[in-house]
Amino acid sequence: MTKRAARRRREGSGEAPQSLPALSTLTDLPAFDELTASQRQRGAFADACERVGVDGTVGCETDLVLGCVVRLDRGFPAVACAGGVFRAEFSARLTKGRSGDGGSRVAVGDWVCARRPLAHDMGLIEEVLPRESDIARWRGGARGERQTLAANVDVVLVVQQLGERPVSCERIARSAVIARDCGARVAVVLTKADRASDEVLARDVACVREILGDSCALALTSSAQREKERRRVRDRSGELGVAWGADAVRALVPAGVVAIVLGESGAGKSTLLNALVGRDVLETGSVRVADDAGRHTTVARRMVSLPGAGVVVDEPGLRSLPLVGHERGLSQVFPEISEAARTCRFRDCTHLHEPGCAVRAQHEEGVVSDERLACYLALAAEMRKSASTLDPDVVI
Ligand SMILES: Nc1nc2c(ncn2[C@@H]2O[C@H](COP(=O)(O)OP(=O)(O)OP(=O)(O)O)[C@@H](O)[C@H]2O)c(=O)[nH]1
Ligand SMILES: [Mg+2]
Ligand SMILES: [Zn+2]
Repeated sequence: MTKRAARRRREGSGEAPQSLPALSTLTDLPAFDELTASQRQRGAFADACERVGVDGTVGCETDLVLGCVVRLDRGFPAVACAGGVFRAEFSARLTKGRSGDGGSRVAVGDWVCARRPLAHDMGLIEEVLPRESDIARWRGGARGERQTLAANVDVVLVVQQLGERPVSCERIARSAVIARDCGARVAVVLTKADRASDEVLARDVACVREILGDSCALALTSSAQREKERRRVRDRSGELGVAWGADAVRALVPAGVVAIVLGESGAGKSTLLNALVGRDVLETGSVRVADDAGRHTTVARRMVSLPGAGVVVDEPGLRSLPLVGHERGLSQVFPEISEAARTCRFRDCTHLHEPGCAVRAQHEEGVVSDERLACYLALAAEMRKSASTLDPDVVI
């Protein structure tokens, strides 16, 4: 039997695969009352109950519950409802005509109408309720697909590590564009501040501010234990006027808010979340000495509940974040440049050499810095290219 066939069989059997972690051991999952379905989602749940009730499952002794997907392990969701957390599979009506990949049908943060398990290990997801928003990225090339990383997210924490190499402001801007395109707020968290000299800290903070502006929330963190090192970074953050430490990040995710960490493998996302939770609930892994890259330690997508604050989704690190049709996000991260671009003489102006270019004129007036313009031009050019090479059938 192929791996996929084995999974399909398991998915239909009401049993969890052996290797999934037992939910009873996961004490940091958010409780139902830490998550808030929107009015629209509650209404959709009521409608779904009516629909499902007349859809051949009448007489089923299990109740329909409103739940939120708080974890995905290789496609298997864990759902939090008022009565607790349970693993769930998809009802036949949801799987009909869909691909065999259970994971693509829901994302962490999705609200669902589900049947709680009684006799089985598994509950049953009857309907996925409409999303208020989703954080998605494009996976693959021209024939790729849109991959939802998490649904109904309020805040994206763009995580990047400090060190000898300069932070990648282009990558930070790219992440911000994706987040804003999905309607989420953006905050930047620069980790491993202990590895950065005073000069590097000043340089990298200035770079982020240059690209994203002073109004973008920015925090510096470090997991270093040595008091001397911590004091140095804390004092330096104060001098630079940047929020410092786990408390600063916690303040970005107050109670009732759902956030997600977005960053490359090895950036220190899970380490940061462990610091916020106050215990080592997430696995962390070392980075390669040669290139400072991580080893893709985190494999599950999961929510963790921060004591006294909101909920954060931990994610596997993402190497590529291609921009495909993220015009709305681009114009929100670079509003003044996008506005000028609308008045260029040519609609498809690349802002490089065309006559009557309002973007270059704006730059010459000194309104926009070289770095900010270069970043905008690179991202806009990438989007133009992806729009022209993608199969129109798969563009969302
Ligand atoms: N010096 C230093 N090392 C850190 C800090 N935070 C994390 N690290 C180290 O960086 C490595 C990667 O950390 P993780 O938290 O596993 O990184 P991640 O972003 O979750 O990586 P993936 O799960 O692979 O996406 C580990 O060896 C951590 O100990 C920090 O503040 N300072
Ligand atoms: Mg991790
Ligand atoms: Zn132009």
